[in-house]
Amino acid sequence: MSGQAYDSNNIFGKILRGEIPCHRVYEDADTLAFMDVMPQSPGHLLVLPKAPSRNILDADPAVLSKVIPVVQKLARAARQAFEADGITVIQFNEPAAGQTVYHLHFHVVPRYEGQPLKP
Ligand code: DGP
Repeated sequence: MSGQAYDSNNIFGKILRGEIPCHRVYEDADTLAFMDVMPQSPGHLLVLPKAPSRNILDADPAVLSKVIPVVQKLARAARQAFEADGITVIQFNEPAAGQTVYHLHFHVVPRYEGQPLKP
């Protein structure tokens, strides 16, 4: 476990509740995906389970089993839509690992030959 409780006042919690806007690209009963406001490359999107968890350390495996197929679907779609040479899927857990928003999310980042890797 991550040691810290989920706090629904995080920015993605607000997006999930519709309190602040996002550029939504996918939604189903369990999952929301939207464009990252600080993209590392064109098409950088974020995939979130709607269920509350701070990160992967406190996530219910049943929730992961629903969100991972969506990550795959959107990675494939982003690769095609943005004509990417590759896709980075990355996910951060706790500040020491680079997490800044404390609702579990997966980055899907199109990559291109010759483009420096940032995240
Ligand atoms: P991290 O917790 O390190 O995985 O990074 C959080 C990501 O969320 C970062 O790439 C920027 C993005 N982000 C932060 N605030 C917002 C927001 O209000 N809207 C959107 N769409 N993305 C955000």
